[in-house]
Amino acid sequence: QAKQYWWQNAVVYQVYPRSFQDSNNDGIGDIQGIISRLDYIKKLGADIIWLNPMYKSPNVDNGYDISDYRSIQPDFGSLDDFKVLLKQAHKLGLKIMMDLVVNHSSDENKWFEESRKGPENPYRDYYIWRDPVDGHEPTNWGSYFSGSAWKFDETSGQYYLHLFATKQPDLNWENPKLRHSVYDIMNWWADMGIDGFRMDVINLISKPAKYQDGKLADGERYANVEPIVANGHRENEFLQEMHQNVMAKHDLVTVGEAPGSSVKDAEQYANLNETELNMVFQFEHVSLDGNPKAAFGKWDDRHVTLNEVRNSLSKWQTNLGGNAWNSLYWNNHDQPRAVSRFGNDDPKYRVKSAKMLATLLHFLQGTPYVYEGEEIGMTNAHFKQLADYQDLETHNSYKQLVTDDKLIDSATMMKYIEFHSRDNARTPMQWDDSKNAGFSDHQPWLKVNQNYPEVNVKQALADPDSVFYYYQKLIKLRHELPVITDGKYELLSGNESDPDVYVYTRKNADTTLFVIVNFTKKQLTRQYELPDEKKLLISNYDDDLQDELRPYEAKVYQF
Ligand code: TEU
Ligand code: CA
Repeated sequence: QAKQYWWQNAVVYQVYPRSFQDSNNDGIGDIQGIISRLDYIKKLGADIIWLNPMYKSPNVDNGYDISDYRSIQPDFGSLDDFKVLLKQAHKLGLKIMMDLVVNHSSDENKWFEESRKGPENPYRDYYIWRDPVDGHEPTNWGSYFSGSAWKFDETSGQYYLHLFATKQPDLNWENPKLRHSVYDIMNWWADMGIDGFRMDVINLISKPAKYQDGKLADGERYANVEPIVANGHRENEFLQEMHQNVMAKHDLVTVGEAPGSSVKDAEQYANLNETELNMVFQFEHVSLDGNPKAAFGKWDDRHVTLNEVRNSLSKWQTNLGGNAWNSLYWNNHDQPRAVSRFGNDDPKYRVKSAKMLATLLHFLQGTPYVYEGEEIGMTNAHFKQLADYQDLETHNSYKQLVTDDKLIDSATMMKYIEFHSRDNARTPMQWDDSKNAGFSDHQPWLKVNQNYPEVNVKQALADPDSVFYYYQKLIKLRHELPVITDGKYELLSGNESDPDVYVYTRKNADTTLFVIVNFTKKQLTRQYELPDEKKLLISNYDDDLQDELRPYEAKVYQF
């Protein structure tokens, strides 16, 4: 029997500070706002809070562009406020996980301001600089946020690499001084008492030994950079060095964001011998509904089929089981709302399908992540105007695909944005039915979802049948039943291609869980052989019709 770690039966609640709770009515969520809502998170039953970046930042990418790694963004409060948050959270038994963004910094970071002064500067090598090739960019690599991944700098006549926005220059992990500067920052926060790190695109830090052009798909001007830079040849070495310099000295939980990582990559990153990270966010199940035209990337409005989702989840459950640890998520601040994307946000089905998705995910093996608002079944924003969106990825993509390259018409792109924009996840938390959903008295930085009078925390807490109490029960079950943490996952045989129903079991030496979900709004009939002596552990309907499955019905038997 493998060693058990405390984070293996923990549940993480993700707070997007900008959108959670505004305490001083400037339209922006803040630390005091989070402090005032800690009781709510405790009531849900979560163990760890992951906070999106709260460091000082010019804010071109909502804090993922850090100008000072040792200070707090004034919009959010002060370092003293943060220390109070840490103390209050710990008092309630809640742990705090910080976002660590060290693939890149802001161009307004002191390191970069020094670095761009010229090749002689001691910080030059903190970033990635290259000479022009034939008067243009060193390679054809594209940025995640559209356009080239290289930006020309007049001062030295060289280009710097930015996999994300031009104001997010990539840090040079080949430089040991940079690496140790990062470990110093991590130790500084760990010494203050934080409990973990979520590491932004941490599998992109080891760049290739040789910088070469990528293949271009039809109509593309820049190559998709992910296959070129993800999971590089020194990645494991860097993570092990980080582990020795930071994690080995503190009791920290770590999760690495790892787009483009395979099961094999993740098996090593998240290996249970704890030499690198505790777990990773893999992207397979949230990339299935991307556009078949490579140049469009994620922009589409197709709903995935159950077959696609199940194949992916099953693969990760089976392959990581025993050797490495999964993280489980439908949602985060970059993804559309799960109930709109994988379920059904029609008021008729919203609550049922939100509970179905929760059931499916929370009985899998791994550590579940609940993104703010998911626990009350918040939906996509359904904004129709480009001007209602704030996210730079949305605006850059519109400009490239519609305005500049004319690959797509505006109306179609607006449908794709309505389905896939990151702002769907970022609308303010819906606390009650008062003005601005109780988030702020001031006009919020991003519009509130107009369904807030029906979908809000106040309503959910008053309704024993709400999505909130269902999540509360799921979290409690995870804490109480070891089989949810240690049980072996098995896809019910003969169920691999059922287009509508997902059935799996979890088994340990003394308990079996039998999980059945109807992924559709159809009324279905399915028969299973189950022992007479069994208990219905949880269900999103009041009664059990045995062989009948109603729209989005989910149930779990224990025997
Ligand atoms: O996201 C990394 C990432 O892979 C993005 O391409 C993400 O998939 C994209 O937003 C989806 O459209 C991380 C952060 O989570 C994101 O908020 C940041 O913008 C990004 O890194 C840069 O720091
Ligand atoms: Ca505020």
